[in-house]
Amino acid sequence: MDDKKTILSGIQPSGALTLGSYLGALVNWAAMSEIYDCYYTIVDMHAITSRQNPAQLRNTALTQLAQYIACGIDPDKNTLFIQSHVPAHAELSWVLSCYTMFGELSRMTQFKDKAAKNADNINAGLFTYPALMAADILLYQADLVPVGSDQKQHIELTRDIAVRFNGIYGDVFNLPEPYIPKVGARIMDLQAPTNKMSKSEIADGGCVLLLDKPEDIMRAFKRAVTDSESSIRYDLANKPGISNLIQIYSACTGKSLDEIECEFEGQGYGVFKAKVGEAVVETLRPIREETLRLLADKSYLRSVYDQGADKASRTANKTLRKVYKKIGFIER
Ligand code: ATP
Ligand code: LTN
Repeated sequence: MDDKKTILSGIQPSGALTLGSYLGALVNWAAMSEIYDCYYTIVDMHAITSRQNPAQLRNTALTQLAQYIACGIDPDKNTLFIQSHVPAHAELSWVLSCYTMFGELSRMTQFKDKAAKNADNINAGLFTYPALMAADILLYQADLVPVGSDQKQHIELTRDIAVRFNGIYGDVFNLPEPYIPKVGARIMDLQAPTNKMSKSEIADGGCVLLLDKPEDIMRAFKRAVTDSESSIRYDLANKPGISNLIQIYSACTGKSLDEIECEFEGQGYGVFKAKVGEAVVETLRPIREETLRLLADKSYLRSVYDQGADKASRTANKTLRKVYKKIGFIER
């Protein structure tokens, strides 16, 4: 329908999806397809800002597509596509990079974090990454972008770029808003609860993957770092480990933080950690099973991403043509 609002979001195939990617982003995506016109992409062009093994990148991207579907995102009601299959992303990204300032890119927290962690590969793509992300969003004239709170800064920059461009050429781009969940916006690493749970940093065992087996999930929660008190109380500043577990339990059960504090009043950390583990196991079980089933049907997955690329290209090319015309490129 033309009057439906548009949603776009994406996840990098830089590693296996985590509980963080699920609770921060994916969980919201499926619910939105009834009300919005939704585009969900696998941003492989973003993933190569850090070095990837080619065979693994292909495999991760395809698994991610199966996981999108397994999380309830129906390919008949949503447009699911792989970013590199729609060349308009690369094309608009170049244009937008000419309307994005060096100073703005230098202030991006994600760039600073990733540059500090990958001192031997601070490439130009890592730096201009936000211009590509702005292209992802603006090509579809998205109204809302469902993401975890770490992406808010990138969406604000996308708006700034769009406002700057519109200021020169008239109303070309719609201004997008971030859509950040109340619970689950920032799931922390179970071993280092002051760091975001991140799929490219799974070495310390503090990361729960969507495809982890139930026994591995239970082990990860039983080993979760807490504190030396014994009260199950939400206090982000002083009790980051317990607060993170409360958030996760809340996101998986729908219970409020207050309800959870009451439920576990007077109980020990051991009991609580096992309960959180069980809630996560039950949340992820159907997703894991459906993902494995879909991965066995490669021709179906191919038909999904082929159709997705066709549909996404039609919308994206419309915006790209308009942009080219506005900036003075000769029409083909
Ligand atoms: P990478 O480690 O490769 O940077 P990542 O694990 O941080 O990846 P992204 O691909 O950058 O994940 O993010 C995918 C989506 O999931 C984004 O919307 C992001 O905000 C959200 N997300 C990722 N990690 C978390 C988290 N720990 N808590 C909440 N949301 C998250
Ligand atoms: N930058 C995001 C991934 C991403 C994205 C997007 C998210 C790339 N393009 C468009 C939403 C909309 C990240 O690192 N998580």
